[in-house]
Amino acid sequence: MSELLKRKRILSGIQPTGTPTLGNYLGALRNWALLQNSYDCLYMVADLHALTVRQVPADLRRNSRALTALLLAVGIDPKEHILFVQSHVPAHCELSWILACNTQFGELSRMTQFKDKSAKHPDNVNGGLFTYPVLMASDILIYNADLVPVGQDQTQHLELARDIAGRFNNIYGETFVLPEGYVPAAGAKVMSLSEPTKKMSKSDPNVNSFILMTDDKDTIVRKFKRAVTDSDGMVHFDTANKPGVSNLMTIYAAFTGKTMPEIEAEFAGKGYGDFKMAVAETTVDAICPVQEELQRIQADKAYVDGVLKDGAERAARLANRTVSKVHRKVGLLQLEK
Ligand code: AQP
Repeated sequence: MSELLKRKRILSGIQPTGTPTLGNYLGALRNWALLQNSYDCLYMVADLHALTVRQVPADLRRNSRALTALLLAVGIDPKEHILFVQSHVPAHCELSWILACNTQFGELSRMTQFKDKSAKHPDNVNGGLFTYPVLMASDILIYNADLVPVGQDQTQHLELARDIAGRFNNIYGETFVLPEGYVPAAGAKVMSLSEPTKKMSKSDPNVNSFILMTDDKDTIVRKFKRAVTDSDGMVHFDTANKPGVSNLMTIYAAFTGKTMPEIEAEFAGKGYGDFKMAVAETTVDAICPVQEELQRIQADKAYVDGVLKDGAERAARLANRTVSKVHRKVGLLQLEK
């Protein structure tokens, strides 16, 4: 058995709902690349999840390929690990149905993200939004993932996945691994530049609220210059009273590895102008190499599609094995091959 197979398995996904932001990068993608050294990783472009909110079809298609290219540009290794698009592995939906039949209406009704997203999109409170946590459980359980990197907003969904897995195992016998949440040591939650009490989101209608991974230098500098701060002029970390400045410090710390007291000392007596410029320059220096790599990869569409084809085949092999086992356990008739 190779070393890789003995490692714990991690599954994580990102929705192709737009161009990823600095938040996606510092909170997820940068860590995904690091996790490859210690885990057996499956990384998924979660296009089915994206459909819970109305998408422009052409954009969704383009974003799925562009996001794959970005994942390759940040260093995801598609040979050692598995990179795939969720809809390319139909077994996820198949398992999702069976899991839905083992999930209670009351459990889904308690999901806070459903309540939040329904409030945000009152014109489109669809069934997919309601059953989304079951599909997420399926994404995880189908690969028997040991660990799932989750932000705070996803802990309730992971808990539900564990409940569903535990219930299934109790009724039908040991089938699924109960996944654990994984909080990466170097993760950072990045807040909106215009409303720093809200997280930075790629689908925010205000383009000044986020830095996109594809923004050029001038745009990055301009957006940081416009970032909301406060009027006391001190670079000091205090998320409750100085959310804007604290957010910029979080970004600076994530790129430089400096501690908050070190950053406070560095900018003591200097105005926000100098501080914002330093944050912008550090960001540009860090993401420029990713952008160059992205351009190189995006020029080779056949390579990107080849990666996805291979990823889908390898993911489907693992997923189909689980689905076949589940069919047997729940009593679906299987014919001899
Ligand atoms: N602001 C953030 N700070 C840290 N991490 C973040 N993530 C997202 N925003 C931040 C992490 O990125 C991963 C992929 O997220 P996603 O695209 O699947 O969905 P999301 O969390 O809903 O991200 P967005 O950018 O806010 O997308 P939209 O606008 O479409 O809803 C996840 O690991 C997430 O924690």
